[in-house]
Amino acid sequence: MTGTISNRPRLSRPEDALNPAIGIVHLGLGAFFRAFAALYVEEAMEKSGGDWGILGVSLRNPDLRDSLVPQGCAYTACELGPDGETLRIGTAVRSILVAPESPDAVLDAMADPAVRIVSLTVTEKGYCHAPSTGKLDFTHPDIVADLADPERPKSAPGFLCRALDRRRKAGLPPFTVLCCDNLPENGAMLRGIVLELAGRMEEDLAAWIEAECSFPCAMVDRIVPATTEADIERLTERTGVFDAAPVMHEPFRQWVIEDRFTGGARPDFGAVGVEMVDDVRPYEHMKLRCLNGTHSALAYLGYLSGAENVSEAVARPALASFVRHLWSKEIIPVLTPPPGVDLHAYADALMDRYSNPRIRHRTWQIAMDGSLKLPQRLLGSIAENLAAGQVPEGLFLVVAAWMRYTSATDENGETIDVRDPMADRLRAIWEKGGSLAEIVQAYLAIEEIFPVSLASEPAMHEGLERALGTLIDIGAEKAAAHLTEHA
Ligand code: CS2
Repeated sequence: MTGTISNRPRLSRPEDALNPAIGIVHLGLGAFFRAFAALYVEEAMEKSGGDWGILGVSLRNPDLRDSLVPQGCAYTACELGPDGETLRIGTAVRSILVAPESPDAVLDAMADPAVRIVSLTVTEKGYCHAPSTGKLDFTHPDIVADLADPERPKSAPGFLCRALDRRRKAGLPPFTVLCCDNLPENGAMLRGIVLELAGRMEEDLAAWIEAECSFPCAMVDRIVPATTEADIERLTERTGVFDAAPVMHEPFRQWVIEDRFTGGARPDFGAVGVEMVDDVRPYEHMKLRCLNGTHSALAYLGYLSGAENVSEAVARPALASFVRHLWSKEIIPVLTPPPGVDLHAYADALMDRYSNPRIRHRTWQIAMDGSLKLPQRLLGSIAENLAAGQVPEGLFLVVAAWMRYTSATDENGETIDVRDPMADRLRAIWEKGGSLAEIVQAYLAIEEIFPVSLASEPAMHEGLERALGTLIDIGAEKAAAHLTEHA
């Protein structure tokens, strides 16, 4: 940070900000939550009242607490519209705890009778599960630790189990668990994970959670690129005030939630445009496959062909046509649209969102943790194409690009900084080497990622071998162009 910036007055909590009591504990206080759910909660309180102040919990490090607490937990939310930036100050977060420093205080907060919702954005890897099945991974180091020392949890499922146990023993109703991560049937999946862990802790706890606790599924959507130093400097120049932790976001947002909150206790979400529905699945499939699926496509193929961010990637005709091909030929034909939604119009709107040049969403950022993202984003579409007798060459190319990316060496021989819990295991496949068929076989043998039913399909092996061969022979951008030209 430059000297001039740190000498500017610090952002402070506006005097007219609402001062609600804490009603929500949120695990995983990242940029996405502050640019999305926290703003909706604030608007709902402005419209309809309610004590839904948020206590945010950082599960790993103190950085965000250290940035936000000196500014009264207020932060700038900067909307990056195609014609300019619009600023607002988010104030729904009231206080912040850092879990490794004070796990007991986090559990106390979660067990407070005034808290009726615990929400989560801990990213795909925060659930300690096997992505192909959605089941808890009992060998995960955080889960091993949580079973050994349940009073000092490390994982999000560990905190949920322990806090729910405190409430049960105190004769309190449970809180609603509101998962806001990009996972398939996220509420149901998290419920399964919590029940598995609770069952290992105490059968009665699992039975109580099963009977009493609600885990609505939700679809969340807003593009929130990581904030950069340049963003902070630009905002400081513009406002004359230094905010150490602003968030950047696109104008678009969509939140669809199953309306199953314990005791009906929730902010008035319906008043601020959140869609409250009975079944989130069609919305979730649409979003995870159309948006996140093509985001991952642009991340891997874009990164390998030298595009630093998504808008740069879709400015390349080959990649833009490739993504359009994925939507129209391989993703949309196997989707059931949500009521009243035209999926082709949805895809057109996505292309506009991706093209917004103010959003500098790095392909490298989206490429992270692919081992946990692939199943819900791409593999479901592949399986359904194969079941319908179609060969999804484009989706094969995306999976092959992920394989190539996780070799950790790009097309020019430069090292890729692969961030993924499985990074070492994936790179080892390439270090061992072998024929294309052997490399594909080694990837498909990873059961945590590839369901056995899909990994045993000959068409899957053949398709991935073909795609990987083309990728290696002619490079990512040409492979994408080749595919649409010959489709
Ligand atoms: C992205 C998502 O980083 C990623 O994996 O695909 O964060 C995406 O921007 C959001 O899901 C949009 O709602």
